[in-house]
Amino acid sequence: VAQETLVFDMYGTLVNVIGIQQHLQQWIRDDAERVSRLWRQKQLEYTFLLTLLGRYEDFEQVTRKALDYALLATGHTLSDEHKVQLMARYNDLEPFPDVHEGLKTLQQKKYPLIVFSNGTPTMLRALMKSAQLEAVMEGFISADSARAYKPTRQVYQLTSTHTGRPLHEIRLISSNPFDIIGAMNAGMQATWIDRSGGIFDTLGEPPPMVVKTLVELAEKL
Ligand code: LAC
Repeated sequence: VAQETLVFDMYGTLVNVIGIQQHLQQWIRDDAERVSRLWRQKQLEYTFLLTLLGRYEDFEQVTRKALDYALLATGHTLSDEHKVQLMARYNDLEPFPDVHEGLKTLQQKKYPLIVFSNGTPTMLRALMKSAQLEAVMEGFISADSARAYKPTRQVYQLTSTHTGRPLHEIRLISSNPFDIIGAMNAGMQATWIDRSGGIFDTLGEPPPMVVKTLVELAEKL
């Protein structure tokens, strides 16, 4: 049997979205983590909402509007210039410490590796470059081609269209429970990378394979 194709969620799985608080701290000293978490939460909520409405705004616009919301809701203000600076930081988020070692081992084991994300092609290209993922990844699949967001089925279908393989031969690796639920719903294999200390969405059971790091994933596969 040929190796499964492994597709990796980007934000929260390969790179640390909440790490953006380090940059926010220069303007919002004591509240940066709360604002970062709300920013992320609202960003995802907007993707769900737009997809349910049958509307599309790209992930950069969604991220920017979610930042506006997070600031409003917490009573902070940032100048447009600072917001632009912060958005630029979104394209050089830090990879988690296990990422390079895990991916290198998976590459040595001859697994095809692809990024699969809500991010726009522009965001993903920049981030893959800054996080030094270009050498191990065969490329990326952006939800932008479907003009819709995870976890709708048509977005997961892109992985099959892109690779020419049936969905059950493709495995999503994601730290985001909603993404795992979406992949399994679409008929893919899924591994949850538990970066949240065991809290999976209580809508259902976690998938059969759960790991803490990509290094552990590389040992298990
Ligand atoms: C992504 C978001 C869901 O990278 O984390 O697709």
